Parts: sequence; structure tokens; C-alpha cells
Amino acid sequence: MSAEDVAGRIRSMEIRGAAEIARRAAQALMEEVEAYEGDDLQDLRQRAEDARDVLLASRPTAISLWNGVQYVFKGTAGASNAEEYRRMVRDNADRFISRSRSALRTIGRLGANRIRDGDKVLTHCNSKAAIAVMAEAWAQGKRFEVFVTESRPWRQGVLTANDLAKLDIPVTMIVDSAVRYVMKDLDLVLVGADTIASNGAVINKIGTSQVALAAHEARVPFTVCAETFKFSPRTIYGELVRIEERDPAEVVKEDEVPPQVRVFNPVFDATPPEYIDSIVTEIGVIPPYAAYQVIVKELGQEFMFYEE
Ligand code: RI2
Repeated sequence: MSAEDVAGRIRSMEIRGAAEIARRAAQALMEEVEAYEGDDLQDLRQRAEDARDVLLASRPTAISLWNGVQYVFKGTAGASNAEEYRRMVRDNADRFISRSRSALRTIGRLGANRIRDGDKVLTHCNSKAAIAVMAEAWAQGKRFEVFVTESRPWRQGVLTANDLAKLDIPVTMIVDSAVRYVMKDLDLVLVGADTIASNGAVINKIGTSQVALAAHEARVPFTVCAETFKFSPRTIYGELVRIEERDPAEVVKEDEVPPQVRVFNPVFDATPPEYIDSIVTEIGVIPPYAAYQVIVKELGQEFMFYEE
């Protein structure tokens, strides 16, 4: 599939989820350089960089996409011919994809320790990282139930309910506005992340910060499940995370309201670190305040060549 095709599918949400868009972008870059049959390094580089720009423009918020793409280009500035460049892109993309899959398994194992028998867990939207934790705890024989928010407007909660039901985990779906009503009966909140800023703020599906606020009020631990490539090196440079706004038609159909009604459709929000109990990553369960260290130590040199 061409980078244009993949970017189009990411834009339309056919390919979605912060980690998945990064993996598919890495794969698309690999396929772009493999499809190039010539031996002109400059030409190939241009083709790959054009593909990168198209992919990066597909969705603006999840830093996973940016980190994944940066990873694919690691070291390629030193390539001396087209074949070497092609091999580097291919190896980097492969390594990124397999590292991201193995991170998910580790997060599942570490996060499962947070779930106890008899717990009532709540999750918001559809996060493969949060689901990996629940799947692992269930596979270990723990028995618990999960409340799943609808997650308007795309209703990714329906996907999560299906994913969990397939594993035989008992699921109760609720509308987003029922979160505070049920919170007093819950033991744990597990969500994913699209981006984690250097101050520990977590950017995730719209509504996440309200879930965190309700959890904080009810003293329910609010846990984020996220691979280290969801941490944003760009925020160390003071850059603010851009919150994607999508088509108003995702919220109301055109003929439902008169044209003078403005519809605002931000699709992510920021949860401040003081409402976050812990972040489960593949390098351990950490406090949100450790975000800066993760960015510097883990993403380190690989990602610290930020230039726009
Ligand atoms: P994983 C999703 O974004 C959700 O916000 C979800 O919580 C986050 O990515 C992380 O998902 P969207 O693509 O990487 O639905 O854990 O807008 O699968």
C-alpha cells in the first residue's frame, strides 16, 4: 500500500489507535523505498521524505506517529548509495514494528499486576495497550469486570466491548456522561495515551480528563498504559501538543441543526499529572513526573534531533 493510501486510511480512521498508526506508517515507508527500482540515492531519499510528510500530516496529535517515522529514518543521512538507504529504512521499520509489539506484551504483563480478583475496572475509548493489560490479567486467571465508555463521537467503546467480550471478560457499556455516576463503585481506571508531554500530562481521547477528574474525586487509581514511543521529545522544546479537531458531521448530521449552530469537535484532551496514579510502560510502572527522564534516557539520542 502506498504512503498516500495509508495516510488516507489514517485520516478517515480506518486505521486508528496511536500505536497502530505508527506501525502502519513505518510499514508504508518501508514499502515506498522497496517499490523504488532505481539506484539514484537522491531520488530515493526524496521519495521517502515526501512519503514521510504525507504520513505525518495525516493526524496531528499522536506523537507515536512522529516518533515511529523518526525511527525509520535513523542513520539514513549516512547512507552512501540507494541500496544501503533502502536496507536501513527496511531494518529500522522492522525493528520499530517488532519493538512496539514486544512493548505491548511487556505492558500487558506489568499492568496485569495492578488488577486484582473481583475488581471493577473502567476504560475509555479503544486502547490496545489498556486491553493488553486486561487480557493478560484475565489469562492469569484473575476474574474482574470492565465498564466501557461509549467514547463519542466515534464510539470506539463498541470496539473495546467486542475485544473484551471475545476474551470472555464481563463488560458493561455506559454512555460517557455516566462515568461519574458509576465511579464510586470502581476500583481502577485503565486508559491508553496518544501523547505524553514532558511534564507528565497525558493526551488521550476526548473525555479522558473528565474520567480522571471523577476518579480523583472518588480516589480510584487512574492508570495510563503507554509505550515509551508515546512520550513526546517535542514537548521538551516547549512545543504544545496540537489537539486535532475533526469534522463537525461526526457529532451532528448537517440537517439536525440550523447552519448558524457551530459544532466544535476536539478529539483529544490533556489530563494533568496530578490526576494520574501511574503510567505502565515497557520499561516499568512509573509516576507521570518521570516523563522527562523517559524522554531523555529512553528516547535519548535517537529522537533528540528535532527540527521542523
Ligand atoms: P493504543 C486512540 O486514538 C485512543 O485515544 C486511544 O486511547 C489511543 O489511541 C491509544 O491507543 P484514536 O486513533 O495505541 O482512536 O493503546 O483517535 O491502541
